[in-house]
Amino acid sequence: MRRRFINPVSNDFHRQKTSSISRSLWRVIGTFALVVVCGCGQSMKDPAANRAADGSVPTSSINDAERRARANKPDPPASAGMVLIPGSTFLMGANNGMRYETPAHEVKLESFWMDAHEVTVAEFARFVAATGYKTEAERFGWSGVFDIRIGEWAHVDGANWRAPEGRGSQTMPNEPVTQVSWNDASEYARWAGKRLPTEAEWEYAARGGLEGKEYSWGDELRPAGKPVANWWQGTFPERNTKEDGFLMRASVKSFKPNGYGLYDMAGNVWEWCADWYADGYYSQSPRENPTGVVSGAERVMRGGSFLCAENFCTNYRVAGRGHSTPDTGLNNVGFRCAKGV
Ligand SMILES: [Ca+2]
Ligand SMILES: [Ca+2]
Repeated sequence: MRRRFINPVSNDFHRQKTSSISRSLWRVIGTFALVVVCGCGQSMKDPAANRAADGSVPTSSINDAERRARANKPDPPASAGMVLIPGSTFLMGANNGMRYETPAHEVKLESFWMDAHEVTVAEFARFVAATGYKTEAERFGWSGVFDIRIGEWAHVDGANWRAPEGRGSQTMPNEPVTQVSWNDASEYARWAGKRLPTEAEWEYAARGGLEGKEYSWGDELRPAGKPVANWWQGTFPERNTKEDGFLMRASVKSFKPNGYGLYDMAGNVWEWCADWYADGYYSQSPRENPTGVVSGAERVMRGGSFLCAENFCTNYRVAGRGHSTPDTGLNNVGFRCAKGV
């Protein structure tokens, strides 16, 4: 089997922003097949008190009663390491970004659980120890690595989740696991009794309760003058100033969580989503609980990574989208899991 090598940081946005760098990257990677995301204070009332003269209960009263009943329902059982994201309606996408982020459109979601942080190396190791699972990178014998020293993507023998940059490289237990393909991530999720989030769930969760903001924390890239996520400060790929303290992967929870208590929804590593990817999906997606196109060649990934820079890839933006073939593993791509309520 010939594995396709997909560079998720070489999408249209990057080409538009940095055509010369992208052309260089494309030349270098030429041996790979590139295709390159109140009622507050009201006392409880007897519904009968609201009956009309004919004995019927006004619709508004029924709705009030239903709302009160729901409010009194106990929360579903807590799920370790996960956050309950309350179902609601939100505006997905952006009209001021890339064409494939448009149109901004209303999406309604059921409640769901979301992992508070990216799946770590230690968590993935427990899965492997329990199942003997071999990732696709291990079976192929190689994987894609961005070589920071030379600023280029490379085919690296021996690169896998234990050694994300190739033989002899290391990763820490609390770092997000990388070099896992969509297929690998799905197998982990199944073992854990979870699933990958849909793209809509991922974006809604990433917004953290904010509406129409550029980032998962607001509209300023550097609130109070400082980076609040792990992305690339400086000029990609020549110079990384490490203003955020990290050249490559950071241990999960190195930065403050968003409004829902979710960490690293922006940057650190890209995160696989369940959906097949399609550029124009937002113009045809259903309003309720969208799950992506029915088939495709690539799966969605979201959130950007430590390689995303202002001059090259701004996919740490909450509406940013990435995509790669389901067997692709890279040293800046990981995942987190979701679960129904
Ligand atoms: Ca960084
Ligand atoms: Ca992330």
